[in-house]
Amino acid sequence: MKIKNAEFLRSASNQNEFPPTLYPEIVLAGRSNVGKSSLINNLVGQKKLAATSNTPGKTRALYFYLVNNQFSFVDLPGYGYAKVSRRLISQWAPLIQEYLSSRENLVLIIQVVDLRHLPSREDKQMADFIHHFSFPSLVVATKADKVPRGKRMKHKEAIARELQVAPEGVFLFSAQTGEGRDMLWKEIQSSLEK
Ligand SMILES: Nc1nc2c(ncn2[C@@H]2O[C@H](COP(=O)(O)OP(=O)(O)O)[C@@H](O)[C@H]2O)c(=O)[nH]1
Ligand SMILES: [Mg+2]
Repeated sequence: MKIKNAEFLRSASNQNEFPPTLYPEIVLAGRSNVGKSSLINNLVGQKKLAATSNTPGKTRALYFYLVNNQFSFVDLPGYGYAKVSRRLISQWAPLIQEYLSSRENLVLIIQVVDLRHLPSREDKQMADFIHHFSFPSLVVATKADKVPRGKRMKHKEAIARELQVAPEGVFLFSAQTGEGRDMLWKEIQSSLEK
C-alpha cells in the first residue's frame, strides 16, 4: 500500500470519546510493550506517529490513527502489565470489550505477540475472545529480529498452537528490520477490500 498520509485522529479513554464509525478500522491488540506502536509506525513509515516507550503500561487509552483518509489503525490499551492497579484493570477490560463489541466498522483484529515467548494467559484470553465472537483476525509475532532464523519456525508453530490458530495465520514481523511488512500490508489490504 502506498501511504500518502497518516495522522493522529484522537484518543479515547471512555466510549463517549470513540470517533464516529466513518472509516474501516484495523485494531492492534497485545500486551504492553510488545511492539504495537512500533508496528503502526513501521507500517506507515513514520518514526513517531504512535508513541513508543520502554515503560510498559503507559498507554491507557485507545488511540485512533487515520491512514490515507481511508481507514484507521486503532491502538488498544496494552493488557497484562502487573504494576497497573486493579482499579485500572477493571476500567480497561470493559473499555476494550465495549470497543470490540460496538464497532460495526471493525474489519480486522491484529493480535500482536512476541516471537520470543509463548503467549501469556492474557494473550490466550484475547484469542479466545476473538474466536468466540468470530472476529476476522490474524496474529503478528513481532520482534522476529531477536530470534535466530533457525528457530523462528519452531517459535511460530508454538505460538499458533497455544493460541489455537493455524500456523498460516501467524505472521512474523520486525519493526526493526521491516521483515514481514509487505506480507502484513497484503493481509490488511485484503481485509479492507472485503
Ligand atoms: N528489536 C525490536 N524491538 C522492538 C520491536 N518492536 C518494538 N520494539 C521495542 O519494544 C519496546 C516497546 O515497543 P512499543 O511499540 O512501544 O510497544 P507497545 O507498548 O506495544 O506499543 C520499544 O523499546 C521498541 O523499540 C521489534 O520488532 N524489534
Ligand atoms: Mg504503544
